[in-house]
Amino acid sequence: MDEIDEYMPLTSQTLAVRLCHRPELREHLGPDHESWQVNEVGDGNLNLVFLVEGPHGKVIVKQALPYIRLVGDSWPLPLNRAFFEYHALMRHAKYDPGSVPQIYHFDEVQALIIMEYLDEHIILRNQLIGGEQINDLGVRLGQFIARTAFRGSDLAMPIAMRKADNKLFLDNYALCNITESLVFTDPYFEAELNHHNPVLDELVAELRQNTALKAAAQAMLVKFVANSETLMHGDLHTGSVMCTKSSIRIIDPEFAAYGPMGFDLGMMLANFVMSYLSQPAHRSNAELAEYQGWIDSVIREIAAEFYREFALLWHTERTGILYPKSLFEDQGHDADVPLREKMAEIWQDAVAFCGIEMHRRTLSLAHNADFETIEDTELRGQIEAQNLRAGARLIVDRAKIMDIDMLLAIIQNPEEA
Ligand code: ADP
Ligand code: SR1
Ligand code: MG
Repeated sequence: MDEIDEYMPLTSQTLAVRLCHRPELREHLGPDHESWQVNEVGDGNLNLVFLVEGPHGKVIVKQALPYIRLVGDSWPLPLNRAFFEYHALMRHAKYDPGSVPQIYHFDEVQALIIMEYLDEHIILRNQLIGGEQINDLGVRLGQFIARTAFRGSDLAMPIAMRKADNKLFLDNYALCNITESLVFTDPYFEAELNHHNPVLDELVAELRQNTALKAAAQAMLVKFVANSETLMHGDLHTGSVMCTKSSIRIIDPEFAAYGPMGFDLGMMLANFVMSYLSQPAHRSNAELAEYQGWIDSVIREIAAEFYREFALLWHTERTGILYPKSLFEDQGHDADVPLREKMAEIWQDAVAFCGIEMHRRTLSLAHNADFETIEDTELRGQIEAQNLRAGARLIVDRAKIMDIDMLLAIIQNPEEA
């Protein structure tokens, strides 16, 4: 057990001594802590992540800092984000077994989680930049998004459990507030921490003059803050997925909160769209068409599998207070009618959230490596401009974009489709 009863950040030098009594570490690494090797491997924006290796195996120790790692101690952030990450991981393990790393221990005072080291798994964003293909990727991500959206909502949960959970996650407001500002609002004015490729200056000024666009983005923020229908992952991008060729795990749900069902779907689609758009800078001409074709097929699979899995759960697990069987099946009435309506609403929201995520990754504080690793600023600017134009169409025209074909047509040709 950690002997220090006040929070103190770990370092590679102190971790083994401070955590040497933890039975989970001794079991997975071996009892002799002097033989443990500790390396800080965090590449995320917020936390410390240590890889600890011993003679018997490896584990990950993730610890929250009292500030945002990317910015430093000028931007404090509560340690309790580790609590919400832990609770979200436990729920994801229940809603979609096998989707997350195994959790070995949570220490609330030290804001740390000890979890399974995902051996040989690599961050999906890096795999997409590197041109790797992963089996069943779209199907598995579509299932995860549908299962967590459905099983974390009043469609499935007992009412007392759902209300208690809603109450619990309301306290994660500091992380929600990052999303409220950085994702929904900052892209649309000259916020202090924003930055963008200077090649885009004219287009960015035009977007920031577009009142209809700003109003639509704020209308989506209203949904984000006011529609608490399910437990969202809250930060579901390709940096929150780790894969081998045939195994997929979802990590890092510290932004978890109750919110609209279309949010995770829209975020995930946006990150694949940005990967797709970035490919001309990462692939040779000989490889480009095939690899973009594969990403296109993954995007379609995510959308299709989300629909398929959500519909399956609708027909087999609708045990909550919403759309009860007593109102539909038991009356001989078709439950597909409200299902189609619900799907249409989720889809429209997801389209707009997708556009907003595409904007914030180009204009706000936290950009994505798919674009940032493109050294040629002119080429990057062309890709980012297409991304911004397509994002604006998705946000403003969300009600007209009925399916994934229409969404992908806009990505290809934002001015005309
Ligand atoms: P942050 O909250 O700071 O974004 P992440 O949870 O995204 O941190 O983790 C940062 C990095 O640590 C990941 O990109 C990944 O490389 C590594 N990592 C995190 N969890 C695991 C794990 N369970 N197994 C292996 N590597 C991990
Ligand atoms: C200051 S935090 C920036 C971003 O990193 C996280 O992963 C979230 O995406 C957040 O918006
Ligand atoms: Mg992360």
